[in-house]
Amino acid sequence: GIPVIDLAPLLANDEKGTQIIVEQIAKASEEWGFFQLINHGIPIKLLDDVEVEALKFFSLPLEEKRKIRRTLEHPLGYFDTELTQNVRDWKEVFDFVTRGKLEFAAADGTLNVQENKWPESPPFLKDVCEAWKEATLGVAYKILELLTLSLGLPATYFNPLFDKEDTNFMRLNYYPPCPAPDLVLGVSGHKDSGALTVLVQDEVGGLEVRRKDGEWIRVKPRRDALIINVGDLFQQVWSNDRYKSVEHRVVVNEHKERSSIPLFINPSNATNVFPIPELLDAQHPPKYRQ
Ligand code: AKG
Repeated sequence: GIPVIDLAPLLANDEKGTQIIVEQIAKASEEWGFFQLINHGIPIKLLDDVEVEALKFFSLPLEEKRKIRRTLEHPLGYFDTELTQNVRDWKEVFDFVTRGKLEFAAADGTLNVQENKWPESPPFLKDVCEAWKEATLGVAYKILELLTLSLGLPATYFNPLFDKEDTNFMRLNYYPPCPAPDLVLGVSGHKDSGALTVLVQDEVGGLEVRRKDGEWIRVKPRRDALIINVGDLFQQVWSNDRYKSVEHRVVVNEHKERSSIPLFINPSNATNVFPIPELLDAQHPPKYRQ
């Protein structure tokens, strides 16, 4: 299965142990594009709280949830399979941006600024999501630094791209039990486009990662683990294909509902993406436009 990396030495400020973690992250990113982190320091209670509130939200009547429905002009909040335009994934989703507001170019080229949409009920959804967000963002940025170090760059090399105008967002995924689990997927095979993703899944399981030989490997649920995968932007372009952005999908369950919570780490919209010059030489010519 995908590698499990113990973060305890990092939390204990053990320099030698942290160096070993950096090497483990590099190896896992080259071979798998996915790894799990244990001893990450986030209390499981926080996760329990988010899952309980999320389930309360998704159990509301559809018309209640659709009060904070996502639209083209305001692409935050709730959406269900009927609103997924290209594929018919068997899931419902609630999205919010970690900065509290989203800025993007509207169809007419003007700047569209939208704030998160929180439901009135359940009342604590916002608080628990914000707490989970703070905790996972801390780990995400730490991992970003270790990944950067593992490429031989200074740890904070990419930080300016995230400092002021990151476009991070967090998602609550809800997969209802599915009467025809062989006919649909919870999420079709895809790669994440951003820098990196931090994900937790509940004990039901269903996340599958595509190995180099094409085989789909199930990621066994671990309550104490954060799943990390590095997206197209970091793995392929910045690292010039040294790290792999790996396809993954979610299969659904006939009997059990399932939830998962990804945090997508994305730089500011203004970022120009190109292979990092420090990583290029005669043996490693750029594979993407500079
Ligand atoms: C996504 O939301 O993009 C996922 O890949 C979800 C993964 C999962 O539910 O385990």
